Amino acid sequence: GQTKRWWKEAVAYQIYPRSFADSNGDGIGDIPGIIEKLDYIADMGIDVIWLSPHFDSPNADNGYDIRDYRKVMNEFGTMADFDRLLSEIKQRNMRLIIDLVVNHSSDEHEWFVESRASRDNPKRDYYIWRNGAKGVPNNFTSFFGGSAWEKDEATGDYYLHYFAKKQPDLNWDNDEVRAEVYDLMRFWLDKGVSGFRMDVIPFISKNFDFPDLSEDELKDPAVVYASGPRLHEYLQDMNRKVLSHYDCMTVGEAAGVSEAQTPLFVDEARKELDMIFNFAVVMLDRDGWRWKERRLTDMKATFARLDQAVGETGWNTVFLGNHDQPRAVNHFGDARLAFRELSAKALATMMLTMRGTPFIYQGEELGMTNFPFTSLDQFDDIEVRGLREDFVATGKVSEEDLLWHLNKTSRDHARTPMQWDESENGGFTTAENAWLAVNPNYKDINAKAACADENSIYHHYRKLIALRHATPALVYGSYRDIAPEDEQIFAFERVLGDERLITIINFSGEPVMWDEKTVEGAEVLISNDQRRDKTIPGVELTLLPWEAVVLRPA
Ligand code: ISL
Ligand code: CA
Repeated sequence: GQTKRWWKEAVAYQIYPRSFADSNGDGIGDIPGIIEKLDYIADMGIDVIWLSPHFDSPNADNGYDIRDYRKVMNEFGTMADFDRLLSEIKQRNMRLIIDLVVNHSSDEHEWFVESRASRDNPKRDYYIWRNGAKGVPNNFTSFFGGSAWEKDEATGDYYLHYFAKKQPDLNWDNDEVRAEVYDLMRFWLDKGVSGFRMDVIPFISKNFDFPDLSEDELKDPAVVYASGPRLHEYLQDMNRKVLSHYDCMTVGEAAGVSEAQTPLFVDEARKELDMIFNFAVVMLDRDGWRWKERRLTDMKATFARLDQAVGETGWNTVFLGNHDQPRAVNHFGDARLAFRELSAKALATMMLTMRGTPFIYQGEELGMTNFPFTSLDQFDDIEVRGLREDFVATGKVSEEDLLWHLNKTSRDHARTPMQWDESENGGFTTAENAWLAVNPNYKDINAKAACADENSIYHHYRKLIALRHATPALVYGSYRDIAPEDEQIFAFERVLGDERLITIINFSGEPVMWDEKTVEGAEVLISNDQRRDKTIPGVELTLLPWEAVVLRPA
């Protein structure tokens, strides 16, 4: 059976600091703002907070471009603020994990400033350079548009950047680079953080032959970028030299990694990472930046494959959103007025009764929704800038077409400020303008209203988290989809010893009948419909639109 670990029993909450809470009225969220809201997070029952990058950065990609790994971003506060955040989190019996962004740094990091200065600079080999005489080294593309190679003026050579030009890729084949990374990890672990979310960690090893991507590979370069020859050697080295010396948890962001490859990262015996974020589920309705239809049966099959892949010796995460995804209620539920609350609660029920550590993204607990973008100029995201250059400026795609897809897929949906109350700018800031516009629905959707209403989405999360914490079967129990072919219902069981629980969710806006005999006399542990009785009287259960129940069979 599964070995017991605190991070398997934990429920995690992601904070995107720029958009969480602004304490000093400059329109940008900050660390003192987070500290003010810690009771809100703790009261929900959260165990672990994942903080998106809080380091010194010129913000080409909102902090995912780090200039100094040992300094706090000015806009967010000081190191003293960070230390206070950490101790306030611990006082509330929670832990903090931080973002480790070491596939690349900022081009303003002193390592790169030196590296680019000359071919014989001692730090030249910290990054990946190719002779400029023969033109662009290969056809690798950047996630933020154009080529992944940039010609640098000082020497005329090209450097590699999988993301923006201002995010040059570090050269992990250089022993000194790995030692530098391990040092900065120890710096934060010694301060008392409990681990890391590791940004695009599968990309750290490069195939230095740099073969061109094929036509097919060009559609999803992440698959190639995630398959460098020394990746697992590096993760094992990092584990041995750093992670194994601390009581910490790790979760690798794993774009480009299939369900079947997941155990290579998380199988206990391999001593690499504890968990990864596998993107198979959130990408089901994506074709690059384009949106496409997703079937419930495909989503369920993906969850089942992920679960089977990790088996008894590995561990998954369960997440429906993050700062790179549209809002979960739009993405997987139904954000229209009639169904928003019900479907947000249904998704919560799914996440918190699945096998794997749940990660809730800020605002998900309020059922926050996508932003109604009406023009490409309203986006802030560097990814959108790249898409405009690659597709709109070249005439390949119309503005309307791109806008239509971005209204479903853009990363900026998740980055609009938290909605705290019904006051101006949702109480996020006292500035006239937040750094990114607040969703106009803040008067109806905000934390103050949610906390005051026992039946809110927030309180549904709180109840589900309490149920999970009190029920070992919901953490360590086996997982089985009991109706994999059903296009409306997601029903699964969790079994541990004698304990058996069943989650049944109606993923549609129509009532559906579930007539498996298993439910007769079952106890209803939780439902998102207030009218639901404490037991299921007969062999039939008619689920109301988006109803979600957790049952203990008689
Ligand atoms: O967000 C994506 C698609 O919309 C992904 O391609 C994303 O860029 C990829 O998952 C990597 O994400 C991480 O690294 C990026 C950063 O921009 C993201 O915010 C971060 O989560 C570069 O550091
Ligand atoms: Ca601020």
